[in-house]
Amino acid sequence: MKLLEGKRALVTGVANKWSIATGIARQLHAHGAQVAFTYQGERVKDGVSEIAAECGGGPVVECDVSSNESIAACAKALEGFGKLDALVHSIAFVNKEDLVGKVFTTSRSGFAQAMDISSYSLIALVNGFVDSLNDGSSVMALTYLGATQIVPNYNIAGIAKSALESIVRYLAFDLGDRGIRVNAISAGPIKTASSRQVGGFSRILDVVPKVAPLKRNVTQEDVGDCAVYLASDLSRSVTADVHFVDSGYHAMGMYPPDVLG
Ligand code: 0WD
Repeated sequence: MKLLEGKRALVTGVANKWSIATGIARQLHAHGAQVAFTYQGERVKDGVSEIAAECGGGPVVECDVSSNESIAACAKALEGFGKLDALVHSIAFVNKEDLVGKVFTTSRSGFAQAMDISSYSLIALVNGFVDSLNDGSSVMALTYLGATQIVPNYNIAGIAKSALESIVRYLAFDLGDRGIRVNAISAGPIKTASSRQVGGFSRILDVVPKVAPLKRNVTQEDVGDCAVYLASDLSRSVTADVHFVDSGYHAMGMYPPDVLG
């Protein structure tokens, strides 16, 4: 039996085939879910439509999470798709110049935009889709270790993830009376358009296989399979959690001697 047979999911944050959201959509579809997609801007529309076609041909609707009007229009456009059993938030934005150097040089406007798109957008998305969510459904957001630990150059992105993880907990409380679960997946580093903006990202990718208990980097599919679990009834009692899919890297307090060579 497929875990997500008869379930409907909305996946945000597909920009291209490397996006983590693409891996999530593929795995949700492989486990039987019907998947709808949002995209941000005409630039990525065709690419997202191709991925949607591979994943069962569900609807593809524009949604810019920095605009309440865009979110409302998206929710309206998706009414015909039916009520959702899973809502995936896989979105972040930080100005490139704020992903290198000192946090104290971050501009006020750069901070506000990063928080708006990377953190507040989960609140806005849930508000826009709250009537479209089935009772017992699952909301999930993508986060990173930099939310709680210092990761050089992740800077303001980490601060925004910290807020995002807190938002996950408060939304879990808000929606718990409807049995709706809200969780975060903390993914290990994966090469994508967004992650490549982080200063020294390739070095981060090099370190994980040397240090993490599982001695390897994670893939989009690894994250996608965790999303399947969170979207399924198997995780029916799991909410307000941050679940790591990072080969165990987050648990290391210190590198073994000489591990980095
Ligand atoms: O190592 C990594 N790649 C990790 C990523 C490790 C741990 C967590 N994450 C998180 C990211 O912070 C993000 O929350 O995973 C999520 C997805 O990121 P990604 O898959 O690494 O990156 P990408 O493929 O660039 O998708 C992020 C997308 C945007 O892509 P582009 O490249 O076009 O900026 O976020 C979307 C957009 O599709 N996005 C928006 N969507 C709607 N409205 C907006 C917006 N205003 N801004 C960005």
